[in-house]
Amino acid sequence: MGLGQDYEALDVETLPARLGGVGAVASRVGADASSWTVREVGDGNLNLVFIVEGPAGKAVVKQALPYVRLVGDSWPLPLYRAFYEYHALVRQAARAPGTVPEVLYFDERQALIAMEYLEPHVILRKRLIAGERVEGLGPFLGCFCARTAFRGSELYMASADKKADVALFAGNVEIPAITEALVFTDPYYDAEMNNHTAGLDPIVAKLRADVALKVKAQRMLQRFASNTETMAHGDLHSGSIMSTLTESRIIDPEFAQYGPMGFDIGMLIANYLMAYFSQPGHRDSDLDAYQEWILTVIEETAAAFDAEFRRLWATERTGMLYPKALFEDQNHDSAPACDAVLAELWQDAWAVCGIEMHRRCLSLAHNADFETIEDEPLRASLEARNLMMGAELVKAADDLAGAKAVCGMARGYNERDFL
Ligand code: SR1
Ligand code: MG
Repeated sequence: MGLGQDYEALDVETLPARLGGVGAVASRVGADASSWTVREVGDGNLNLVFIVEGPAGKAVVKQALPYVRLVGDSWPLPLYRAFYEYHALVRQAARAPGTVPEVLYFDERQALIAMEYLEPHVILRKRLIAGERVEGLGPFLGCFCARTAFRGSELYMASADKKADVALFAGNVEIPAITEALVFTDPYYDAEMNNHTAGLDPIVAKLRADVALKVKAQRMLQRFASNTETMAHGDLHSGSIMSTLTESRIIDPEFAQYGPMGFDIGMLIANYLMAYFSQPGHRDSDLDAYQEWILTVIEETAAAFDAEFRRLWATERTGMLYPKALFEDQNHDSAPACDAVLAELWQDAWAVCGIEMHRRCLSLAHNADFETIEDEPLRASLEARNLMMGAELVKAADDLAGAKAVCGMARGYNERDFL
């Protein structure tokens, strides 16, 4: 990897001159770079993001910074994460065609990726906060998770290819380290960068005193760090999804790593649930119906995931795992094996789901679903429901009866007052 010795962060002034000579960008935006207009729109935690507009069209340019943008240069972060993001985008495009933006250009030394500008897509989290319904969201995201989980695993891939890919992504050390700390560990003790809403102290104390909860969260960290089943997106929250009212795409896979097949779907459902619990902070009218719509999306996502995973099991099981030679060729049904794989996958998913619900309220990097609720006592009471349900999900993950039951559980927590 070229490690960016001549790296220089772009800005709105320098970008046209620096990328004007790149054919793939110029042909998308316009040949005369002096006519380009550039806006920096990055509102995430890590990177620079520019929208570049010219006479021929628009493109997005994302560039890694050598530190965590959210915190500043006191927290250095390697530029090479752009290399993994690029490789993740290429794999996702192959494994789940049509789900990610087209890559126009990648410059490893400058840690930048130029890609398709998605229009009129908006970050899904913003739509959920605004109470907008996105058609087809559940089936789209369920299929994406199933296809990337299945086709990135040795259920599908040749072992040599899978192992080479695991080795490639194993070089991405610091990014998973963020998840290992911020997601799996920090919520459960008084870590330095943590913060939580005033008023939540009794709930936080209860969670941090719950040894069974901590044991299970650490067990999930162990699985996350050591179980390289498939290439996970690694950060599949509603800020990593862009949607129109009828169509969606997945962005931002810089946290990609080989990990458990249930990781992405679990994190995604956690973000739906946080959208669900936060709704009373965003609207009075349409509240019940909108919350029910979110629960429908959860059920549809899980159903689409299972259906697509089973379809791929039946039609694309070409890897070394559960080979047809052992099952179909012997007239033995492989469906019970698929049931067992899915059951274990969902156990991981529900536990990850609960942990993600905790980290977004307790550690660094909260989400706008709760953070934009200005009424602190209200925010605390909604976060308390989310935190308490998260604890039940983590501890009961092995015994849950599926998404319908989880949605029923959410309705119950949504009625309760914990403070
Ligand atoms: C310091 S990075 C904090 C969070 O931002 C990213 O989007 C990931 O979710 C990460 O956990
Ligand atoms: Mg991101």
